[in-house]
Amino acid sequence: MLQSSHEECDTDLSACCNDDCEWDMSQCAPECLIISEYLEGGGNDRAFELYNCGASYLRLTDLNVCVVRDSSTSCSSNAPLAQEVLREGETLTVCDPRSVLPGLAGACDIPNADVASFDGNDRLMLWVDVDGDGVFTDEDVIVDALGVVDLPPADDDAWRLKLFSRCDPTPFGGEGPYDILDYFRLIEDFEVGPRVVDPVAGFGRAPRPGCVD
Ligand SMILES: [Ca+2]
Ligand SMILES: [Ca+2]
Ligand SMILES: [Ca+2]
Repeated sequence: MLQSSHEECDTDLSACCNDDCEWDMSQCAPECLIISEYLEGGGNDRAFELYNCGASYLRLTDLNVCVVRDSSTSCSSNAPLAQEVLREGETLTVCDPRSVLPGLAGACDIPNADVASFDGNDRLMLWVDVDGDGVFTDEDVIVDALGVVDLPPADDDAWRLKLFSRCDPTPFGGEGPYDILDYFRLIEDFEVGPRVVDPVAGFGRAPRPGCVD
């Protein structure tokens, strides 16, 4: 879960770390930061999880997360994560605060009904605002994406009413062919389920081998 206190980093500092041992987003994208869980459970039961899979403490200055809806080609709703920090191996969760799914609100770091509002064909994008203008443009850097940013999936229900957990931490840059199952394991299909007892159980927990949590 989210930590708010800075502790000394014990990893070797790279060119992207500043004097405070923090990753400097203005210099380059984080070494490993991914969308690690996706939940669309119907109604307002929507959430996703970010995971610092790198070896460095991250201060998320200039980092944003947004949803790209339907035929849009860029952010429809955006949330800067400027006030957030994320230690290595930890997660940051965003959810729709109107959710009635038991346990979801309690596991939510960032309630945001605008960004956590998506359905089977909307894309999620983590990006660094390199030029600092608050808007995603060609100058900026996509850190990871769920789906092709400027193109909805051929199947409008590609990730509708489903819970996915990340298996492959390789970032997806938001361009080119995309099959969500190349990156995520399907944990629950709410149209078919229940397959798992508690779909929120892994929310806020780092992915484990086998792609559970
Ligand atoms: Ca949609
Ligand atoms: Ca920008
Ligand atoms: Ca998780």
